[in-house]
Amino acid sequence: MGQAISSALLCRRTPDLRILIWGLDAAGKTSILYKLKTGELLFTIPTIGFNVEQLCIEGRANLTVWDIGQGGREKTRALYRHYYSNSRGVLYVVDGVERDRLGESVDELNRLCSELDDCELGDIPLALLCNKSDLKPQAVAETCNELRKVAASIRRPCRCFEVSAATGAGLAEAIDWLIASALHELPKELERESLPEQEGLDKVGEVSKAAELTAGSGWRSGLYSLVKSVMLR
Ligand SMILES: Nc1nc2c(ncn2[C@@H]2O[C@H](COP(=O)(O)OP(=O)(O)OP(=O)(O)O)[C@@H](O)[C@H]2O)c(=O)[nH]1
Ligand SMILES: [Mg+2]
Repeated sequence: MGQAISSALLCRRTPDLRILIWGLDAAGKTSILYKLKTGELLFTIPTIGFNVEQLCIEGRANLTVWDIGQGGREKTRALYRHYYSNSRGVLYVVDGVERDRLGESVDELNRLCSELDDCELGDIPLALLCNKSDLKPQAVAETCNELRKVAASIRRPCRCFEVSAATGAGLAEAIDWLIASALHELPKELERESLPEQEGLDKVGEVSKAAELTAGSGWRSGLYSLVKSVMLR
């Protein structure tokens, strides 16, 4: 009881941030939301409408997280702009295993980014979560490498993370980065993916080009990951 009260008080003293969870259907948005909320992988059904939860990240921030379901999205797309307003960050969830939907997911990401720009949210950070790493870690790592090229071409703070809603792997790191970035606490070099190979990748959506680059530069990606992991320590 005492602990609950003191943790509630700790949260009241931290900044309030409104966070949006976005991505294709079945990517794992709701699973991630409730893993963060309860620590469990809950049984989910496709979300019609939205879920909203308060998450207290002790000592860091009080998050209001909106998980927008894919169901009926096209019909009510115009309304979603109301959910964007006042958002301070986005968790964009990609099914890292279902590689044949990657292009579709990048198209949706592209669309979201331009809608955020239209709503004057051009500078809010975006964490790209390659989910389901517990199922096929290798496939998720490859998806994440391809998305790093896309992330590097997005004109806002953006980074990729390999995560699993089932085990929780990678989620704390992603949330930490999102909060720090939303609160402008990060040095420039940690704000976004920036790869030497990014030149020529001017807009989001050039996934096939990115995939070619990735295939031809395995050692560079490996070196980059190593440097990044040292920087993030
Ligand atoms: N193994 C595994 N399964 C996952 C993971 N994340 C989600 N799933 C499963 O993927 C399916 C879809 O997950 P949801 O969280 O409902 O997906 P969603 O993105 O909210 O989907 P919509 O509400 O339709 O937009 C469910 O069967 C989840 O149990 C994960 O990290 N690992
Ligand atoms: Mg859902």
